[in-house]
Amino acid sequence: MIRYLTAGESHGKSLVGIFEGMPAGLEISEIEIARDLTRRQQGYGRGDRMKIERDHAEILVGVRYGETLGSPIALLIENKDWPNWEARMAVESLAKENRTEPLTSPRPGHADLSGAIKYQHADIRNVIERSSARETTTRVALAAICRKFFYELGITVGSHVLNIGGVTANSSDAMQSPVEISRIADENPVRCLDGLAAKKMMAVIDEAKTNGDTVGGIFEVVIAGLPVGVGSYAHYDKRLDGILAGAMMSIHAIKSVGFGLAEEVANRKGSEVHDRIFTAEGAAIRRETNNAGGIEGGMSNGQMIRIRAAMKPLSTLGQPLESVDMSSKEPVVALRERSDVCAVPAAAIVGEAMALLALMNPFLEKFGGDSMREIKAHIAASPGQPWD
Ligand code: EPS
Repeated sequence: MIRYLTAGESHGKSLVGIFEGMPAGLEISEIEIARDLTRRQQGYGRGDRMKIERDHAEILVGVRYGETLGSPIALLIENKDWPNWEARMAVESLAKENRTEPLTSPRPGHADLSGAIKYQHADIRNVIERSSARETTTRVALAAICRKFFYELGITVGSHVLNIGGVTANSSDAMQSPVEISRIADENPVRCLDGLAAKKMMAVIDEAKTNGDTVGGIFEVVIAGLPVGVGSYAHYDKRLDGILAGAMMSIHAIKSVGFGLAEEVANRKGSEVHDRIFTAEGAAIRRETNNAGGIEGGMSNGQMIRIRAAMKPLSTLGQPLESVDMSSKEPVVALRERSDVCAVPAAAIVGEAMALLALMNPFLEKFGGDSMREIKAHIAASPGQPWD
């Protein structure tokens, strides 16, 4: 079983991650982690912060001669923006007159107001530094190690963007390789497979920027190669869709998650939803559709897992909404910070990361072991069909 923790404020000195439970004998390098960190930094609609950062995770411990030891792995990612924030984010105590003015105008939709009340912070800065999506950098770095783990076992994860600001991609289920899906998506500024829709998405982002507004969207994460029976119907907390959905919902600004047809299942009859099962003499059982999104009864069914997640428009607006000053109780407009106009392409990479992290425990529960060698042996030894 794995556990992981992240620490770090958006404009603090650095971000830190600890991952416990990765089996021994997995080859991993900082370069492999860097690849995903770079992917997360891209995307049309990102703000100026991404021009400052060059996210790189240093592996501090847990790896020797390029292989995991089975001991906890610790990663360190420097915030390049830190020197610009040293005084504002000082760790040591500062005299009141040397501190920056507290932020007191909460942004509707953000963690600002509830966070300030919950932790008794008179300065919203204390809330927004940790609630920032900058934290996902660490998750993506830790998940890059899981990506390598699954890749070694023939399981791959990819993603692409389906919608930005109401512009929907014409997507096809034909492409069956997550690696190929991600390769094509990564070449596009909004990570959309439909070039025409991508142009319209960029226009919608430009328009929002001009108007001091933001846009959200929908991305899809795809997982291939997962054997049948990861997760279980036998208990509520073992259901794979529940585990993956919770992981997706933990990403900043995600408001809904679905599998396969997702909400569309509500509009169709059973005969139009369920994936018929076929076989031919001597051939494997197969399906010709994947409306279930690869999960039936809380278990992987051997088809590609398709998870879609909807992201709300970011709540830092160039033209801020009405709010109330927390100290004076006077009506004000919400605070304005440098931010992104659209982060859906980046969120798709974070979606891949959360899927990878969330898959670890259900997978290890079925095929687990302390070393890559043992896990591979467990997979090789799994029985065939019960009727064989
Ligand atoms: C974020 C605001 C922006 C984003 C940031 C998330 O940062 P800044 O306030 O420094 O301009 O760029 O995302 C990242 C830094 C990142 O690495 O993804 C927010 O308020 O959540």
